[in-house]
Amino acid sequence: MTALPTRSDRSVNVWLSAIVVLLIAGCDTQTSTKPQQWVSRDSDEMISPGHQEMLAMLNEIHAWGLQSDPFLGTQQLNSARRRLAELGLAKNAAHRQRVDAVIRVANQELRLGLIDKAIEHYSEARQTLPKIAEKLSSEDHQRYLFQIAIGYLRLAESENCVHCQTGESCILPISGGGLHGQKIGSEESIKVLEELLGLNPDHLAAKWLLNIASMTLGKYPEAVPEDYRIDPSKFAGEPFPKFLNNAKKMGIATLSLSGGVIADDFTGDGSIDLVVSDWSTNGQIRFFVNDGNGNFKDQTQATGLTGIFGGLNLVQADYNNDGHIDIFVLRGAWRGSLGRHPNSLLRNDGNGRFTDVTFDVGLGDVHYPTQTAAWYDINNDGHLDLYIGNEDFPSQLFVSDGEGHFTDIAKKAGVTNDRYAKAVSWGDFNNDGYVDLYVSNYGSANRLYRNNGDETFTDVAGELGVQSPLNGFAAWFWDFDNDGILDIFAASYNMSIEDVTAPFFDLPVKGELACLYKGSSEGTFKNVATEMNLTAAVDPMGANFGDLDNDGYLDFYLGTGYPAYESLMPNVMYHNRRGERFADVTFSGGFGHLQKGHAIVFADFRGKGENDVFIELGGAYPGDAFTNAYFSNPGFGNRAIRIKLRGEKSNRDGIGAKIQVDFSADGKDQTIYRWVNSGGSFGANPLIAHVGVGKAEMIQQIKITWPATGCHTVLKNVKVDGQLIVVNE
Ligand SMILES: [Ca+2]
Ligand SMILES: [Ca+2]
Ligand SMILES: [Ca+2]
Ligand SMILES: [Ca+2]
Repeated sequence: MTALPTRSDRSVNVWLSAIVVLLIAGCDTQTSTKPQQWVSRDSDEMISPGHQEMLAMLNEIHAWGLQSDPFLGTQQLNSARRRLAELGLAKNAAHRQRVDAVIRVANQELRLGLIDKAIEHYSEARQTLPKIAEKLSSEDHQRYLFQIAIGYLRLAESENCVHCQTGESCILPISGGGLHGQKIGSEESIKVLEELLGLNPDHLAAKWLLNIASMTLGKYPEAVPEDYRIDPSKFAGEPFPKFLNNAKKMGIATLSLSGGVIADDFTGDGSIDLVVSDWSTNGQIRFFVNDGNGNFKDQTQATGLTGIFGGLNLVQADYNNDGHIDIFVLRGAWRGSLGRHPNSLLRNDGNGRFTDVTFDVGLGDVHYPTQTAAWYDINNDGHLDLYIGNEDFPSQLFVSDGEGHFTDIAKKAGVTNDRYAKAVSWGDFNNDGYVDLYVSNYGSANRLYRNNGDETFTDVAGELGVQSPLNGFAAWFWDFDNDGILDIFAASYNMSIEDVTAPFFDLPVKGELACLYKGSSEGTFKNVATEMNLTAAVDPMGANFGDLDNDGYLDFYLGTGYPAYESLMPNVMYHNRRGERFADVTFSGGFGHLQKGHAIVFADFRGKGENDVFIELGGAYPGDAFTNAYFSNPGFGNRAIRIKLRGEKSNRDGIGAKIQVDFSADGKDQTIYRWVNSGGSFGANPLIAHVGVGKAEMIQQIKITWPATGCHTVLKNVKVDGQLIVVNE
């Protein structure tokens, strides 16, 4: 594979010329050198050299990726095709070798979305298999049949769900508008799965997919042989009102691979806009402006974001405290040393435009593969700092100098982690006024870095017993039980389709489960996942939390899956039953989407005091694009207040502020706590505290603790009607 150019090899000249310009400009003299120039973006706007440099680098990465990207490139297909061609020439090549080579080609074609070619090859293999069945081991025979069945199933998804989807497509249990009109894919898949189950009646994944494929034809449960049938009661779940997927109606049903999402008010008109990324090396970041009623308009081109490609995850912050929320894009995830792609800081210029300032502010000197970062003010100087969790490379802690420039102090601070970071989250767990950092690592122990208050940190995860799960992915600080003390949710990502589906067949789950660490006022933690009913096998990547029903308790949604096409597992929603347990409302609430779930947001897009849920769907491979889903809140008859902070000594949006809301509802005095931040680790909620207060019409007191100073602002007797209130420091 070709090595990707790094910033250090390719941009020395750019930097040298920039230095020359600065020196000369300082002396107010003309220069005869030829530095990078601002160029015209359109008739009335110029593009900065830093923005141009990013566009050039992203183009270069795409050119490299076309062939060499391990998830997106053609290299593996080309070598599989060469192998097949060589066998074609060898007259004595055995059928068996040929079947193997044909299936390898088909798998690669499926990965790249060349579905017709893949189906031709799978059907060739299917016809040849009976001739060689006796010579094959049962394992190989099963593996081939499984891959052929997956090919047909993907054909079914492609013809019915990807290209002519309805809001019900792919939502388990599949019914109504989710039924397939083009039946060939599912029909053929069912035949092959039944043949496979004839060889191995215990093949869990085949049994699961047989039930799903039958559902798509409206033939579940009757037509599924009893030995393989899932009891329909497994798809009931606990009662919950149904949310409908209205993405198409909202104007945001765009087709993309896996990616990130931010919901926040980028235009400053009070309604929540959407920014969505696609991790393809030519996946265009998209900017949707909300008209205030949840109708979105794609304004990507007008914002100057054209050519800003890629990014598995996004996170927002007003890094320069100018009142305009900026965007940070994370790139290179899962690609190891091939993923040393630059991240992007996209400055919101406040005039409807964004400028890539990564290289100008010191965030682009070295590149490491990453998909997780979080902004907080680690030293209480009122300027947001940024921690980036990298994958098997040193993680970075960029401290702001308050003048728009960042310096990586991770080494001195003791937070390089040097593990495969998949989630980072800030929270002051010991309530000493300095924010602490949880880092979830895939394949090794998680970290809890306690902030020592002097820009150094100490990992206390072992001492406090919060190192698990060892296959970490999504993780965050939150207060799930409203006792005013931060807790930690830490998911595990080690399940196969067999593990996830085992409970549907009343089989035990083998993999490692998520942890829910309840915090105490002494700064210790206890894992209460089992008591809280978090015992299901789930494979979450994207994940976020928010209050679905305005009862004041935070619910959460997990976007699940892994790159392989067989990973058709429902995304999972948990409803928080007043901090006493979590109820799985995946199926009753209409959230069991089968496509691979990445970034998630909970946001009040319609300004009605109710959270809707948006999930970025689509897989890692070019053949696995899917349209994103928008689940509209049906309404629960409860009230909420939304609180937007305006920091003065603290950072502008009050990231890190603690908000305490006291009210009476249902004849009881209640207190709800929120910390201002973007929520979970994959998907960024608005930097607005959304506080559900049940039936309460009046809040007795709102108490805000500002992050930089620890000072309080107190509001008394606030009427509740779903409104947004702005509180100045
Ligand atoms: Ca800004
Ligand atoms: Ca700071
Ligand atoms: Ca602390
Ligand atoms: Ca708590």
